[in-house]
Amino acid sequence: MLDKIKALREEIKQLTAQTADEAEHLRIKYLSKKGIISELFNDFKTIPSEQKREVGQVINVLKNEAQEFINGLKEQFADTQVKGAGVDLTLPGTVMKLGSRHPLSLVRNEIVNIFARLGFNISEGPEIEDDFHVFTALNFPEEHPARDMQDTFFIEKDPDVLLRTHTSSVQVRVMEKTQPPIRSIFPGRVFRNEAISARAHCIFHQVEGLYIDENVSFADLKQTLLYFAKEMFGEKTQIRLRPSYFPFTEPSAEMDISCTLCGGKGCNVCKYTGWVEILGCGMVDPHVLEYSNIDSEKYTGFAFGMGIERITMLKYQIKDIRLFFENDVRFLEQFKASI
Ligand code: 2U9
Repeated sequence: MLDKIKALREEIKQLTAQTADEAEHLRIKYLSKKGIISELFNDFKTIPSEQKREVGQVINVLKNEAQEFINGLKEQFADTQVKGAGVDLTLPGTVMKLGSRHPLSLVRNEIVNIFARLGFNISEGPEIEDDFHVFTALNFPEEHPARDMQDTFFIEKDPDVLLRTHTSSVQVRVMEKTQPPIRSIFPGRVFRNEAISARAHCIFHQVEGLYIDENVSFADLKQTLLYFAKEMFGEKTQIRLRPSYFPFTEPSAEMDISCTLCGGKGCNVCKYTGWVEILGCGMVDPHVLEYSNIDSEKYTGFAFGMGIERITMLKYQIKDIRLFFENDVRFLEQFKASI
């Protein structure tokens, strides 16, 4: 048995491995439970008891030597693998650069959340629309300039197909399908055939709102918009309503807020008036209710609409609308918010 162990010691000293896998195979061959050295311990049980002490010691020495030798073979590969890949595992990891939300998304979410607190739900609809939902159902007369190709993008082959110029078409679709009470907010992208400048773009975003029920009054409209203005621009914000005209509301108004920059004292943002226009609104014209089969004797409603770009420009004092569409990261990464 001692001769066998001696031969095995010599054999192990000669072992070589070219890869980490080969070294692992050697470990299994000699040191695993069913390996050659473990088998020696089985033979050990059969030798005479007076030899047990000496043979036991020699087998243990062999086992330790084999473990050390084969571990050495393995470590050699672990070392070259890391060195070969040029990896310094002590260096800190590469930090992933997080993106930021687009300012228009931030403001859209903020607007939607304010109205959600008043019980408004969100509705969305198609950007490619037909004449009825964009114009006719909203009481636009046949000769209204918005129906002109100068103002609206039409599909050449079919003048009944166009890009929506406001999200009011979604309100029409909701009214067609739902009887009041309706209390919804309508965010979305709209298209107008306008020359691009610092103040106007042919693509922009709107949020419109609609509330139809029995006994909805102009006072409800005013209070809702006052709440919105204070939540959006701060508790001290004041509002004023000026008479206006839209085909789909009667009476109609435009709403100003006290200037967010000077607080109403006068500055170049409010052109020294103390007030800045932020939205249009009014009581839904009874004809518009009837177009969508809502009983205008029983129900009344208010509606409002605002441009998200305009609100965002005011809130963050952005001077040029084109910045929203250029995707310049130096602009975009300034808007880090958690919503
Ligand atoms: C229905 C009935 C009424 C939505 C309204 C405005 C006034 C308005 C403009 C603000 C700036 C559009 O983005 S903007 O150019 N909007 O002034 N919008 S009332 O009225 C509706 C909508 C749908 C069925």
